Amino acid sequence: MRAEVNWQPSLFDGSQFGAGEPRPDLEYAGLRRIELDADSWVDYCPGWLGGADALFAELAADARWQQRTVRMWERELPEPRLTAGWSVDREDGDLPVSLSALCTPLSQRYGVDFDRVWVNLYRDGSDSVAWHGDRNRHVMTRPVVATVSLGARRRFLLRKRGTTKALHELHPGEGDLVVMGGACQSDWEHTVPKTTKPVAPRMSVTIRHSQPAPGERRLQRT
Ligand SMILES: O=C(O)CCC(=O)C(=O)O
Repeated sequence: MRAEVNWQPSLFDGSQFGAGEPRPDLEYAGLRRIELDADSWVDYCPGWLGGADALFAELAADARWQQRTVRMWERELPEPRLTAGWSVDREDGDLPVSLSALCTPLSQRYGVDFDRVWVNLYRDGSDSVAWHGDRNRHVMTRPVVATVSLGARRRFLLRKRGTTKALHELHPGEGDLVVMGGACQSDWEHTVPKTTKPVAPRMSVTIRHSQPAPGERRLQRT
């Protein structure tokens, strides 16, 4: 399906992050690590991807967007965002060069083979993702999940699993990189909540690995 988005690249162009080809910052300048606890961490690198607008425009036009459903209160409901995905071992088509250009430097830095990319499109403030930990925690002990945010900033919250209070808040957008690691997917949860404020569209390019890191265990799927 086509993604109908009301998006104005000029909002972000003119800044250091705007126009041109996607350019990951191989120096990871400005990266800071948030130690969530002894086992879990989040790396936040503002403006990691130069040319984020160009990638937004490319994906908005070319990705095979899907309207997935979520099961809620015994009903299948439309997920409040659009998604498009690629992985090396499925019939999803080739990973676009612009996305593999993100996977390669991230794989080198984080020591895992990033081979799956899902892009989420939050069209406006009513699009969101509920509190969750990624399902890959069921097959790996310590999956690393990288997310590159394109377009508008949205709140990204983290809380300890089993609790209700958000303990950390980021506002990723405009090429920022967020990487979750350690036990973050099993011991913590994250969300992009809805907002009633007018917000422009945001995309999150989520980058995952299907094989455990060297020295990590593969778990039985539950
Ligand atoms: O959009 C984001 O930054 C988070 C996306 C996410 O958590 C997910 O798709 O599992």
